[in-house]
Amino acid sequence: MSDDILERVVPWPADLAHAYRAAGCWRGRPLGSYLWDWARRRPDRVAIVDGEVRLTYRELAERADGLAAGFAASGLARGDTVLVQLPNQWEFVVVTLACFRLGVAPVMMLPPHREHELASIGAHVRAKALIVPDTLKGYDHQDLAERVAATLPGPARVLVVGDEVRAGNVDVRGLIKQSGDPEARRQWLDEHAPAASDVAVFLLSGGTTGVPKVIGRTHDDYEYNIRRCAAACGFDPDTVYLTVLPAGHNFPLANPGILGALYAGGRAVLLPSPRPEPVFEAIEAEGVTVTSAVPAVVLKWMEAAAASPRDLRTLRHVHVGGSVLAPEVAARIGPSLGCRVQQVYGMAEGLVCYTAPDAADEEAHGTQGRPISPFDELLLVDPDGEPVAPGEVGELLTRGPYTPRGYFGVPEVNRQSFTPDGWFRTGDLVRLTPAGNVVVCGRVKDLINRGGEKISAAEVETLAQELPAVAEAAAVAMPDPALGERVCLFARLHAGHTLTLEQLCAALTARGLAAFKLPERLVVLDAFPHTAVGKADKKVLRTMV
Ligand code: OOB
Repeated sequence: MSDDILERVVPWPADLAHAYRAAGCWRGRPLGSYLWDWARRRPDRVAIVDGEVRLTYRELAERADGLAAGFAASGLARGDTVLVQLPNQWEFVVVTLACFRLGVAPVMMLPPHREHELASIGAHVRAKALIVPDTLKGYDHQDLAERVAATLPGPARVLVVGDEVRAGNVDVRGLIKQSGDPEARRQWLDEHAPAASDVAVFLLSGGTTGVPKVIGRTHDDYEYNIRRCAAACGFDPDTVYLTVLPAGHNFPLANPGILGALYAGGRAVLLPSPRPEPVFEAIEAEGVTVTSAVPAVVLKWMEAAAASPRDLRTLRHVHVGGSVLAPEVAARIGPSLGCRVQQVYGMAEGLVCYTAPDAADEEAHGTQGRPISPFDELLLVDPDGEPVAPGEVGELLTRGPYTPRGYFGVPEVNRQSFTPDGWFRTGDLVRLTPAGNVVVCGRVKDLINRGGEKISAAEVETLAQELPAVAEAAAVAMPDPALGERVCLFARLHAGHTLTLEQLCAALTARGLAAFKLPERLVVLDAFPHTAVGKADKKVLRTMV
C-alpha cells in the first residue's frame, strides 16, 4: 500500500494481529487471489445473473483480470483509491473484483450521493478516479463525476459504465474487453498482488458527520468477515442470493451477500431495486434461496406477497437488518413470504451478529443474534464508561478481528469514537440475553435511521446553518411507521427571513446533499430549547415532533 494510505490507516496492535493470524482468522491472502480458486473449481457454473447477462465463474475471473489490467494501463496502481458509484449491475461486481486483484481500494459510494458526499470523501481519500454509470434514473452521473473530479487535488480520471462515454473519459466496458494473453495477465496480476494487510475496500460509516468517516477494511479482515458470515448463514454451492439493497453497502456486499455467495460457490442475482413484483419474479425465475433487506423493504414485500401469483417456494431465508425490526413484524415474515427470518445487526465498522438459520422463534423474532466470530469482544457500558450489570442496557463497545481500530485519516474523531484500548463505540444501546444474543434497544449517537439509510444529524444541520435565513438548526428523527424514522429540521430564523420546506430542500440540494437526507418536515421556532452547555436540546425537540 502507498505510504500515504498506510500512515492514515490505524492498524491492529502487532500482538493481536499475530494472534488473529495464528488462530486462522487472517489467512494472509488478498481477496483477489480467491477469484481463480473459484473459477478453477467451478468454471462453468453461473456466478452472477443480471437480467439477460449470466456470467460463469470463469467469465467473471477473466473479466475481472481484464479490467484489472485495463485499470493498470489507464494509470491506476496498487495503493490508489477510486470512488465507485454504480447501481446493482454485473459491472459492479467486476469492478470490485478487479480492484481487489490490482490492490486499488474502491470507496463504496451509494447511487444517491451527490457533489457534497463525492467531493468531500474523494478529497479525503485522495481518489485517483471515479467510476460511475453514464446516467441513472435520468440523472447524468458522468457530468457529476466530471464536476467532482475537477475539485479533487490530484488529477482524477472519470471511468464510465455505459453506452455514452464522453471524450476524455474512460470506457469501463472497453477496458474489460481488453485483448491480450489471459494467462500472462493472470500471472502478472498474481505477481503484483497487494498485501493481505492492505486496505481492500473503504466503506462509508453510517454516521458520517461533518468529517467524512470511512473505514478501511483489509483483505485479511474482510475475507474473514465474509467467510464467517457465509458459515453463519449456511451458504453453500446451492445458494442463490438475491441482491436488492445497493450493492456497495456492507450488508448486501459481504454479510454474506454477493461476496459470500461467490465465496461459497453459489450464485448472486442482481436487481436494480427492491420493488416487490420484480423481486418475486426473480425469486421464481432464478430459484432464489436467500435475500437480504431492511425492515421497510420487507414490509412492502409482505404487503404485496398475498396478491402475487409468483411461486416463492425456493426462498428459504430472508436476512433483515440495518434498522429495528419489531418482533411482531418479524413473526409475520415467515407466514407471509414462506421462509425463515434471520436478523442481522451489523455495521460498516465491523461487528456483525446473526440469528441462526434454524433459530427458535424467540431468538429469531426477538433478538438480533450473536457475533459471527468467537474472537468478537462485546462490552456494555453506562454513560460513565463503567460496565453494566448482566442483562442491563448499555452502550455497546466492540473489538475483534474484523473491526478496525480507527476511521481512515481522522485522529481527532478516532479519539472520540474509539477508547484508548481500541474499543469501537458503536453508539448503540443494547442488552444481552442470557443465551448471549444481542437486543438493540436504542442509540446514543446522533443519527437518523431512515429505513436503514443512516443520516448524520450534524451533516444536515451544518449545511442548513449555512443558509442566509437560518440562525440555528437542529435535525432530529421523527418516527415513521414505514421507514422507522425521517428527518425533521427545527430552525430559528434571522429576523425578517422566512423559509419553507421546499426552499430549504432546494437550497440543500443545490449544495449537493443526497436526496435521501433532505428534511421531510421543517418546524420554525422563535426560541430554541437549549441544554446547560448551550447546545440545542434534542430531548426537548424530540418531544415536539
Ligand atoms: C448496517 O450497517 P451501517 O454501517 O449502515 O449502520 C450500522 C448501524 C448500527 O450501528 C445500528 O445503529 C443500526 O445501523 N443497525 C441496526 C440493526 N442493524 C444495524 N439497528 C437495529 N437493528 C438492527 N438489526 O446497517 C449493516 C451492516 C451489515 C449488516 C447489516 C446491517
